[in-house]
Amino acid sequence: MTRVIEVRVPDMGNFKDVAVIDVLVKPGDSIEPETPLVTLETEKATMDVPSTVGGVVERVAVSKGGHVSAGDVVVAVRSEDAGDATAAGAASDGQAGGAQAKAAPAAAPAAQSAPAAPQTPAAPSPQTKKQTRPAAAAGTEAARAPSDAPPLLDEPGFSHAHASPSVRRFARELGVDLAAVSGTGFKERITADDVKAFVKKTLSGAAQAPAAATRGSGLPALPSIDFSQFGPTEVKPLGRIRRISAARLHASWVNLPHVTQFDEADITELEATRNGLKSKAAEEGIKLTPLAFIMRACVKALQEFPEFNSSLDASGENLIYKKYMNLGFAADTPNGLLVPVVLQADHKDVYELARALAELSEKARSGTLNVTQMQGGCFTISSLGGIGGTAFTPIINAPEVAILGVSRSAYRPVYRDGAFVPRLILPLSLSYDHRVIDGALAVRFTSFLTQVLSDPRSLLEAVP
Ligand code: CAO
Repeated sequence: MTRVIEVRVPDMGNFKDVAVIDVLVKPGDSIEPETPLVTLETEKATMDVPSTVGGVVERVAVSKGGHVSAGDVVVAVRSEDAGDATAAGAASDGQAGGAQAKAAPAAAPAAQSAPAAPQTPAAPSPQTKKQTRPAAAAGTEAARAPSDAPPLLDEPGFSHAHASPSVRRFARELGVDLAAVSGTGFKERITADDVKAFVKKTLSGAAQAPAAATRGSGLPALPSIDFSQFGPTEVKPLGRIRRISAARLHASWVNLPHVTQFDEADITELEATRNGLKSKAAEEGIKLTPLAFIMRACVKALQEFPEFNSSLDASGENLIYKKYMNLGFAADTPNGLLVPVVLQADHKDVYELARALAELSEKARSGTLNVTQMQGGCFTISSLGGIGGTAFTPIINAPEVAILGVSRSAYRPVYRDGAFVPRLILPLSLSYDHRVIDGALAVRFTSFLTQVLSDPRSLLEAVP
């Protein structure tokens, strides 16, 4: 027997007008009991509302960006498994109301055993992310039924991932954590092929390699706090770029053993030379900033120390030395941090590097960088020198193995030949992956860099 059953928003405590942040089904979709229908977001948590019945979605009564309260209809489902014809009259048009004696679908035993329940199946308990996410402490449950244990999903990351409902459903079916999948679709949207590629990679062992493992690492979960109990708050969703960079920075932070080596370069001569060349370069439309010289110095250092121009392979057992040299630089944009890449930096002189830096920075800030202009980097420079600061510990742009942080240069008294003299000192902070680079090598690298930076002539030589 076929009938139409409405699934409603369950009782969510005191919450009203809860935001619908995703609609996971559409009319015509075949669903089963427990299929997530919509994702709701309160100030406290995000939660999926699962279906209580199986069948075909006939109507979706909510839309993304809308708001719902307990009891609102989420979807109407045409169910073949209605159980009893007595309910057909009331159920066929999906109207709620009246008592239902035997109409609850087989998949909703609670409603079946409660004859006085309303005709619309009992609203499901919302599956809050806190509840569905297997925390580290859920080890006992996992121990009881390891084969049935739900896959480890980063639920907040999953619900924020840029993917269509069908791809979400597909990922859930496969137990794929969308938060860990890179999207290749339009505007980095995750496609079904991306999910398949992720599964293939996982099955081949790559995603489980020690070098790449991020999920299920037993990290203790942070408490979810309702800050509104302490005072007024405002919730603003993170922008897409910030969400993507947050996931990547976190992955690097938890996977790579970071060490930061600090050093100082005397750039008194370099700045004098740059200031002498600046206006002539400006006539050619080139803004000759310190970063172009620093980039040229990094090219020389990377040529001298090829370990810094390498990456660990997915197994974590081999080092891949790159015979090309593309340098990324962190750019602060209104939408968040971007890392454009200067291709073939080793084939560019200081002027060409300056031109590339200006062009890519402008594109990054105007939001017109394309994906290929952010790919293929070997080593990254993060320069905060134009803003200030004396030192910081940059996070490596994995799978690169090192990143150079640059802070603001300042005149300092330096003891030379029996007297203090004012010298312009540039603070450098080199973070490196200690699995690949040892401390001694790191300090050799920064020593080489500081020496090159103190000699502007070598940086101005023509590039072969
Ligand atoms: N010390 C002192 N002054 C410096 C300096 C330094 N280390 N680096 C740059 N400056 C000066 C420049 O000389 C320039 O001054 P003039 O116009 O008088 O020459 C001024 O600061 C501004 O430089 P700029 O920012 O326009 O150019 P840049 O090449 O130095 O940097 C870019 C370009 C894109 C790297 C930079 O604009 C930027 O976005 N930096 C932020 C990077 C960031 O956010 N990193 C953190 C990542 S982790 O969150």
